[in-house]
Amino acid sequence: MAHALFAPDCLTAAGWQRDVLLTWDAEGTLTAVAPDQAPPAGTPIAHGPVIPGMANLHSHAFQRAMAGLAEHRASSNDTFWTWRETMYHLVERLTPEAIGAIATHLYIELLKHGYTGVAEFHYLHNQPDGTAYAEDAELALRIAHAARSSGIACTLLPVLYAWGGFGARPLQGGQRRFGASVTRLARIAECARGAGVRIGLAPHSVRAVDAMLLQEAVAALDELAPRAPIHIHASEQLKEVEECLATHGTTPIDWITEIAPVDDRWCFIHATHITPGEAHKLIARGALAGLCPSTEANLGDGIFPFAAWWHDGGRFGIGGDSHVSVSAFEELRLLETVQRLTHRRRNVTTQEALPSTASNLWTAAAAGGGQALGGARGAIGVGAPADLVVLDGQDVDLQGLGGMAALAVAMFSSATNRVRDVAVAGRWLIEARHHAGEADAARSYREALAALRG
Ligand code: NGQ
Ligand code: ZN
Repeated sequence: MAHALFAPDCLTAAGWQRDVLLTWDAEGTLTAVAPDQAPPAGTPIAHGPVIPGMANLHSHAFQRAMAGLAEHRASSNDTFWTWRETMYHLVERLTPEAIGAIATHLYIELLKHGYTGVAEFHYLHNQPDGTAYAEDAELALRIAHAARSSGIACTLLPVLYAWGGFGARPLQGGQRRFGASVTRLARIAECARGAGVRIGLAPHSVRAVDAMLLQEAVAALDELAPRAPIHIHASEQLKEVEECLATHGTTPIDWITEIAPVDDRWCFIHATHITPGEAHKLIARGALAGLCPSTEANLGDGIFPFAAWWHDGGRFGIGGDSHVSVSAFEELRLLETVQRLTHRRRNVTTQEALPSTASNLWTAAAAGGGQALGGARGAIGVGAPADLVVLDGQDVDLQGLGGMAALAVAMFSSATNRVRDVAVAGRWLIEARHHAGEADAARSYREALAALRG
């Protein structure tokens, strides 16, 4: 029986349920999620608790090649902006082959660590000198192919990056690879869609676009894919907030909501320095906060006011961003523990009726991630793709635990990966911790790194 799984412990759209029979159709869409069943003969039985696949809603895949390599004093005041120089240095040396190899290896790693989807915030469009490739969508297609060969569900967000900073500063150095007209971005999006990924749009940040271009790009997306997701970096660094105030007389998220019809297709990446008024607006409109805890910590961004956001019913998901972490469990642990350090209390992501921190974090981030990727993903329920993560019931730390406690151990007792099997739309891509393409992917990634680091 290829299209079914019996899950003794399953985190469904209705919460934790026992003895759940999951069935899906040939497209991988769940057709039944039935609790309290007897295991039918011949149906495979899950090797541990089953939880919904997580979306990694913010990825710059190429940055995986420098994860851990900017931890070296570069100036008397190392900041986000000095890290960005190191990142641009990598940007200037990446070949199309390297971009594909890094992404393929990364996506397999993500699958192994509980992610079943990824939104690739893709801003490498040009050759290092700023001229286009013969194939307009050369680099976007490398990403699409990486997604296809790993099997991860990918939403490609071609990035609009028009200016090098506030006040229409020209693109400089590494940034020359980022520039593309709205018409070309539409062509890139169409090409990527033809190669089998979903599409959306990503105006890079309030630093890199102006009001007219932003509106033009949203209109172009609407022609191509109505209601497709729109992601934008906003308010990650105080310098950006200050420059936005100086240029536009308002803070970044307020500026965006003034010029664009922000609703639940919008995802605000980081939103670290969001004001209470901005938060109120985004929550009312159903927009997402795209939080990237490990990268935000690594870059010294600041702390997103997550306790208040959660309390007020704000929607959110998680992203690996620069991929200093590839684990969904680690991102969520960091999200919660930073709030504990800030507020000096425990179990922040709970309510009286929802006492399990880990289950709340996983459920909400999976749902938000599904919204961010623009499909009906993010929960185990009829009509959703069978994106399934099976924890390793044989892991010694999970001995004797039910699903809820097992998920908490997987999330809060760090370091080891507790994911055993992973399916995307009903296709088992990770089985007993392995992916069929992992050896080839590692070989190509090693070659790419050897060339980059040689
Ligand atoms: C990015 N990353 O686009 O990769 C950015 C750095 C920028 C983060 N913001 C570049 N974490 O924002 O200008
Ligand atoms: Zn980013």
